[in-house]
Amino acid sequence: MDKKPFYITTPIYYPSDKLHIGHAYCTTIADSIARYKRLAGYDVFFLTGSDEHGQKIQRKAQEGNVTPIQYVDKIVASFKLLWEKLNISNDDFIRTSEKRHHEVVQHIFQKIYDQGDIYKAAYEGWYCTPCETFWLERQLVDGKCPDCGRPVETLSEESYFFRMSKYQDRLLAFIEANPDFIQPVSRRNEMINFIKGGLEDLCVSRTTFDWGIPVPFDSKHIVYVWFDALVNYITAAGYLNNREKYAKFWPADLHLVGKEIVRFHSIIWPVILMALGEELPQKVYGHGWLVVEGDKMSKSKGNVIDPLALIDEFGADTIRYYLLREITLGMDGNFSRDALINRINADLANDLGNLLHRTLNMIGRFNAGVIEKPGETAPVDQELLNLVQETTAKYAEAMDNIEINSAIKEVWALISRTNKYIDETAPWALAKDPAKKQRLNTVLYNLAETLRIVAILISPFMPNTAPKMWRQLGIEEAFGDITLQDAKCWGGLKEGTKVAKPEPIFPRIEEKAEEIAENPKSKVSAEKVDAPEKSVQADLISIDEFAKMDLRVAKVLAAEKVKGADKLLTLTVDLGTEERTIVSGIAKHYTPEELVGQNVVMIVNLKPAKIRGIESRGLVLAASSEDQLAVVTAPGMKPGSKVK
Ligand code: ME8
Repeated sequence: MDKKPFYITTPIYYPSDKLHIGHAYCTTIADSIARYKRLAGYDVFFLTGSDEHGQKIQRKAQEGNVTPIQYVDKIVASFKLLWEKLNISNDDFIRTSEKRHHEVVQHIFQKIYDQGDIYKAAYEGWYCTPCETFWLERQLVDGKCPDCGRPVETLSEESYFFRMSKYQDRLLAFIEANPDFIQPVSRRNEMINFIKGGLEDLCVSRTTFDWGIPVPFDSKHIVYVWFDALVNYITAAGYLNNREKYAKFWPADLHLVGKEIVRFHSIIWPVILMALGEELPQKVYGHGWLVVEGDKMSKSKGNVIDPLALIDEFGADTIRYYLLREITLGMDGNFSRDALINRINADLANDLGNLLHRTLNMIGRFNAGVIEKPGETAPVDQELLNLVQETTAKYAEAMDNIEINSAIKEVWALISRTNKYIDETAPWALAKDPAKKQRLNTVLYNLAETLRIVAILISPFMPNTAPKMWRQLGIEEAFGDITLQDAKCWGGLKEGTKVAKPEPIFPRIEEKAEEIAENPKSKVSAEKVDAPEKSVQADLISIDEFAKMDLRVAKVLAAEKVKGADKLLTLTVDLGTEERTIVSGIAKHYTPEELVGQNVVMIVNLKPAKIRGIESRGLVLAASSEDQLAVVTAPGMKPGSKVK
């Protein structure tokens, strides 16, 4: 059966400067939708590109003493590099300077002129060059551009005009009959009001510069840059050169744009299409703006965030995840480095990374790295299985409604539940009892199988991570061939699969953690107890604050030195209900042999930290003063006993 087509576009960006994190945000959203649709079985055409003409670019090229095409070639190369590094899966990249595009724009201009919807007249008015936008006197705010607030220039020239006014009623009727055409609904209402205010005929040619597409029958005129730019969406779909493709993909399913250009896409563009007798796109979605630490990004403020530098520092998937998870689509959002690091540590390293690591580690230790055949399903397993199914359904519904961060939240709720499932089923306890081997196999299978499905669901957001997870799970099938159906079928993981050695997929970003572990003075310390009365008073905490600390007895099962760190020991401890790994800075005071078998006291609910590449989950209490140190112990107590 033929796949259903799905055509999605981003704006074509101006190559007047390098792209920033805001552009990366828009393209990442479009990419994750495109990837999701492919997963859901659609034949996707995903388009991005560059909008290269206009006075602003011509001026910039002159300033740099290069030709416009030399100027844009260089910047467009940087766009393409960014999309490659961000793992953007566009099927085409359109440049408005390409011949295929010139031909379409000239063809359309001629056609609309021939039918009488473009006419020549004298133009008197206001023009904002940075926005490439004409304004009426009444639309100016304090005599300046209402969009960007910069000064406008008077224009008085002979121009061609497009009879927008003729289509006003038809456009309004269309928008009212198609409630989903403009989203979110706040933008829709704005557009309806704008149209009701009256559509003026639009000036669609300029004569004051020549970097653009000449009007075919009057070559001293250059086609107005928005008329040129919007047409890219049908050029790339094959309007003139590939009618078969055009029939398949036009009308576009989704034009994803920033909120400031919804007006061009939901008013000028539909009217051009109406004049051509072509179908209108299914949907124009206006996403919000990204601000940086609460402030609008601008060169003069020096707060423009370069996505390439972020990708180099944190990795593409991490940046993609942050942008998609942190910002509710349609709303403005804040970019903050702290929030990014928090997301990496909490959601990626801790929730997802830990689940994979714990699962693979247990399969390695208890079942020699082999995923064994599961046995009977207990109620606790059934609950997990039901949640997996529900999550997949809710995820698909959210993605179909372009609610990306809801979809991500559903998957992360499943990840949290699965981490809890480990604690509830306690595989380390099952592993000790040969009579519980079947049960152990079932639990480990359920964990690995849930992770197989989680990898599929996150693949549109994190296309590098998902195949990495599959490889670690030992799945040989090529990740590229999977579909959403593979996530819906429980049991896809074959028994007998040999998992790989676990390797951290998201390193924790916590430089401070190592310092704390290597410096036991920051733990409960003898010095503090000896401190003067005043500071003890100043440090008073309530009983509730104390109760937040979960202190427990833990039996040291194994201890070894951390390679290359003379102060650190890795301890494996038994907490009664689970085993944990802790990195502790006590190696100068204890040999591993001295510690094995001891009942130490530890803080159990401390945020995990990565120390020398080892995930440390908890902190062993020790008294210290000067060069002495003694671990706090609770001889004879059962592992897991609470310390109050
Ligand atoms: O407008 N936050 O190109 P452009 C979020 N060439 N998104 C942002 C953003 C921010 N701070 N800044 C930019 C043009 N964007 C025209 C488009 S389409 C036929 C022609 C994103 O380079 C957002 O999607 O100014 C916005 O609409 C787009 O970049 C504008 O890019």
